[in-house]
Amino acid sequence: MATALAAPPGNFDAERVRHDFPILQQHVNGRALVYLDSAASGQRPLAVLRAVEHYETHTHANVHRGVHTLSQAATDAFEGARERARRFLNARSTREIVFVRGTTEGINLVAQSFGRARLGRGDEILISALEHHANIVPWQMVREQTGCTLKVAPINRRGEIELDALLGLLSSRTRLVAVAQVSNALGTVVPVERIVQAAHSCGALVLLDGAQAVAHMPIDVRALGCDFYAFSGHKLYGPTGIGVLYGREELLEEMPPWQGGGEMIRTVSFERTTYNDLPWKFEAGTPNISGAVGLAAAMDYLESLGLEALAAHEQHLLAQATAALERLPGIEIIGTAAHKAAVISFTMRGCHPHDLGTVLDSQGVAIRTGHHCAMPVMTFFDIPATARASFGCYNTEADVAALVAALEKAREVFG
Ligand code: 7TS
Repeated sequence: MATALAAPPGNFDAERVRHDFPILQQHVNGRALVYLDSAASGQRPLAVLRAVEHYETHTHANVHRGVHTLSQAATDAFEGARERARRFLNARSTREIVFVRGTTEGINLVAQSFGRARLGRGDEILISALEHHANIVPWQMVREQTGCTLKVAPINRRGEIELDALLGLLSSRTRLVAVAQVSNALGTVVPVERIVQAAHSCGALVLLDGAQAVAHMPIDVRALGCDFYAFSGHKLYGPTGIGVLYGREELLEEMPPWQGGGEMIRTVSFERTTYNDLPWKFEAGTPNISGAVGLAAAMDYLESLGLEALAAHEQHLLAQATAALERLPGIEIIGTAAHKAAVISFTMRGCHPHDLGTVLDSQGVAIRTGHHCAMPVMTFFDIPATARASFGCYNTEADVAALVAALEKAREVFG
């Protein structure tokens, strides 16, 4: 992030980028759409829509099963997407790239395969108070199943993980540390390299929830040193229902499958079944083939924008929005970490975030309101919900101005 921050934002032409996204050309409630909800789901550029349409129109068949031409073409497209994802993450091998439905399924895979098989009483899993429910509930389920202990590193009033407290919770009993690289509710960028280093020195593995990171910074799983990395395609301008779980090959090799069925087997008899090689051992059933094709196109698109210039642009919008919201009476920004990605969570005095969201929607401004699937974060700040604006590659200074104008309008409505 530090290098991205230093890059001049002038390199990035968001106005041009907007034209790649047909959905942004429409009006909502009679106003030009201002889409500030990319942390929930990014929109898709034409390149992704066309790649999916081309696959569905010309190439579709089931994969890994037929000698016929289409089946081989579909298999090539699907496995080509896996190689694209390997490159995106800088993983060593495509055996380390498991296609899943999204971040949630990736984390559940690790919880049910690694966690359930390997953990027991006395073993500890360490997460943080910043996590999305997808990185809390699967570990609570493993706790129920195995009797292991779940520990939670606290956060401070800025919305940063208390690093010293987290390091203090690590011990030889810690088997896995699972943290988000970027918080969805507050935008906090977590110093995951430091956490990986400390966890490994205790002999613990590390899973990173990359859902909010992948669209905003280059990801290199080998440089990060993490053992598992999960993300969703729809957060990086790709389709829904597709995502990736990266796992180090030695670990995946030793882990049992978590779902049984076709694709994941080598031989089946009623007495004994043997399992397929990596990564297919973890991909039971017909996969989301067109989703993988769309995801590969999204990775091409995102990298073509230049991730460093994009990050600088988003940081510029975040700084501008933060300064503007700080000037608005009655607005409190929730989450003021020193390092943030393009997310700004806030409350307005005298107005429930849902009502605020409705007034903004009537102005054509789409933000997310609620607990953002991070209820413990809301509990920590003693609030039921926040309003959250999040920025992506197609957002402009005009979008920030529209947000501020809509908030001023809301102020008038709610007095
Ligand atoms: N982890 C983080 C940090 C997330 O932000 C999300 C989704 C998930 C996991 C789950 O991803 P999924 O694709 O499997 O659903 N976050 C949000 C959000 O902030 N608003 O809507 C979804």
